[in-house]
Amino acid sequence: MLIRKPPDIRSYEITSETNYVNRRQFLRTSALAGGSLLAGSALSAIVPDSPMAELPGVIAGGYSTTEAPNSVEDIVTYNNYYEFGTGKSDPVNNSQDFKPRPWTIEVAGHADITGTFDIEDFIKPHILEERIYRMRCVEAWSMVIPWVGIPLVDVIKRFKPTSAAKFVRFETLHDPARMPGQRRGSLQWPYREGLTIAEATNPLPLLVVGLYGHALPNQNGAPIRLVVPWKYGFKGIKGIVKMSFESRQPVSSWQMAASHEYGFYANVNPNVAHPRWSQARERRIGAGFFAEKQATLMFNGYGEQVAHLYAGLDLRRNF
Ligand SMILES: Nc1nc2c(c(=O)[nH]1)N[C@H]1C(S)=C(S)[C@@H](COP(=O)(O)O)O[C@H]1N2
Ligand SMILES: [Mo]
Repeated sequence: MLIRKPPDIRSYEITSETNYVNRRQFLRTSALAGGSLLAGSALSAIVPDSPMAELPGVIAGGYSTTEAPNSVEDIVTYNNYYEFGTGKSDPVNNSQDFKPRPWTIEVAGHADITGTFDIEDFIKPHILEERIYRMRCVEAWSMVIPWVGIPLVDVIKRFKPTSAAKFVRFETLHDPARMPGQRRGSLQWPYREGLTIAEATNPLPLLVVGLYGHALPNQNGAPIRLVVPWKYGFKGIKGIVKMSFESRQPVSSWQMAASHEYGFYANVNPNVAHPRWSQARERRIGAGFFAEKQATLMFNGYGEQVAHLYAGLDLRRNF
């Protein structure tokens, strides 16, 4: 299912040559996938419910990179989503029967407005934006992804956090019957993540409901996930059911698993190695087997927008 198209909003319009090419590629890949490429109900893997599940009323947002986006195939078949298994192709293979509707999001904690909201009502007040962001996984691979979503800052403003709200905490659905990976202890469930309120109200973080102009595939975190482009990919929590305003720093699932390897901040930083590997370079998925790794950029290239958030903070200790 997707966000219904109100009759008074015009369809997603192609805003640039790149998007036009990408859209054709999307449709081609969808068709191809429907034939043979992916296991199971492959077309719905990419476009849930219908090949026309384009999101309505999407505008071109700011902050997009001019780098070439990855192919749809890369983006929807090479994933991390431990709720559906720990292998890179487990999410696409194991999430096709998952139904991301009905879906509610609970808003809790230090805010004037709290409660449980249907996903449609949660998203409805906002305009959907396309933003083409780099994504850098802590495992030293990267992609460029044309997301569709709503700026987290706008959502936060709507719920009016009080002055006691210093952090925002997120939780993924916990339902082992629907998420087979949760029957194993690869992480402590539910998956949880958090940001400082200053980070969360920076213009960059996006609550994502789609990619390439279409509803978000299950394996990418349907129906709604977070994307924080200057941080390692694991901060981008998928399948969000809860958002709460906290006075104390939340502990993320990856900190719970290995706090000496995965910190709360998890800012992309080529100068601070993971205990088991360097973070200086990254492998761009889809660049080809013989392609050279490319240099990783401080804050994944988003320093102009976010470096001020960390003025005076020792990034070696606060990794
Ligand atoms: N709930 C949940 N969210 C998650 C993960 C996960 O295992 N569970 N993996 C994270 C990691 S490590 C990365 S790199 C990104 C991958 O997003 P993508 O598969 O859409 O590229 O999702 C993040 N969000
Ligand atoms: Mo990751």
